[in-house]
Amino acid sequence: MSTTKFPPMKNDLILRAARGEKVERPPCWIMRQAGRYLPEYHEVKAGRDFFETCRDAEIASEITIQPVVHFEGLIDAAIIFSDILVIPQAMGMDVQMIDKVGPRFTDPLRVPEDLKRLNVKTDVSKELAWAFKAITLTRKKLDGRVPLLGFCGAPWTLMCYMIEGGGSKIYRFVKEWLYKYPKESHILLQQITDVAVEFLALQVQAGAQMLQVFESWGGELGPNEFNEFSLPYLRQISSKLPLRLKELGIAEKIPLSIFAKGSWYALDDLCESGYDVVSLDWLYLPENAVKVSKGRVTLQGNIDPCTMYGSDEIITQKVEQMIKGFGGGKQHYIVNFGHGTHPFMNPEKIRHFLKECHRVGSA
Ligand code: 1CP
Repeated sequence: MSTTKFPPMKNDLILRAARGEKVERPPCWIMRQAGRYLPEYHEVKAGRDFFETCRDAEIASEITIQPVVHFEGLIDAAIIFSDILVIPQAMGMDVQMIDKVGPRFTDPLRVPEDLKRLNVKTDVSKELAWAFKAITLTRKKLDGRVPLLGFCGAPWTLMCYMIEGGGSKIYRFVKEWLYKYPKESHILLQQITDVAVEFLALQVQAGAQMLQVFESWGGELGPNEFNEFSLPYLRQISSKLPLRLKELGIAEKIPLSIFAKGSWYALDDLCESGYDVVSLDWLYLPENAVKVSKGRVTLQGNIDPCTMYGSDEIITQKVEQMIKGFGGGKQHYIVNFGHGTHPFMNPEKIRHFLKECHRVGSA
């Protein structure tokens, strides 16, 4: 499938910023920008099951585009409406999304024997065909307004869910694997990595123009454990993906972003790991992150999402701090939150935030 069959781009700001080019202002998007804080999301979802919504290309594409329409002219990227847990599903695990609770795995992996239940030879093109259909349709419907981002969960973060069976506070079961069954942990991480590379490549083939890998639970690992159980797999993803894309006949360089939440100690290594963009949570002082990154990557982030519960004046002040901290935003910078939106957020506060990012970032 060639990208030439899609409408021409009217706004490619984020692609230019991700490639390290100088830009007129920093591009803006927000993790979880499509979702429960938008009233139109509830209208379209209409009480339907979350994964059913993702699998319906028409609905998923509509929800993906909602923030682009809602904040017209203020958002510079759309991210496909889906979830990181579709990889465990493709590998044969049953995952339900329980309203107001979160994801629940019917049968989490608890002992190495359980690895036998996984579908090792996952046919990604078949198992996740619905995801590619949704991406292609969304790219067409976007009509070049903004680039479309694809994504996947990072191997360690997905391993957490597959073993814990859902969200966790103490990561007891998955850490038991790391410290009791390190060999089998690596087998599982490798299996997830292989599926992730294929999934990302096929998302590009379907029309995704930039990709983000979510290592949301990176911060649960200490530096040594991060170096053993996360970083090598993140590096495999960034090195194998271009090779797979080449095999698929895609020569274009696709910007790749990594969000390793809580892994502040890893910033220097992440700048050398084959990613174009490193996305930061709010625990970094922007000035320090800039010093460490030394222009090797584009930094993305990193306002505390909870700032949106503050007054407009405080939001303005924090936007100024953030953009100045990242050097003014005209190179090597993409505006984002330090983590996702919350369902309770007021979209008008987010609009104020975006407007202020445009104002300060254009100055
Ligand atoms: O605009 C968008 O970003 C929408 C697409 C999207 C993405 C990129 C969704 C929709 N989920 C994700 C990624 C995702 N899913 C991550 C990585 C980003 C992050 O750290 O937040 C993670 C950890 C998940 C797992 C997940 N899915 C959780 C967290 C559970 C926990 O451990 O506490 C939850 C609650 C979900 C469900 C989900 N995914 C997406 C939405 C809109 C929702 C809420 C579902 C609903 O409508 O009730």
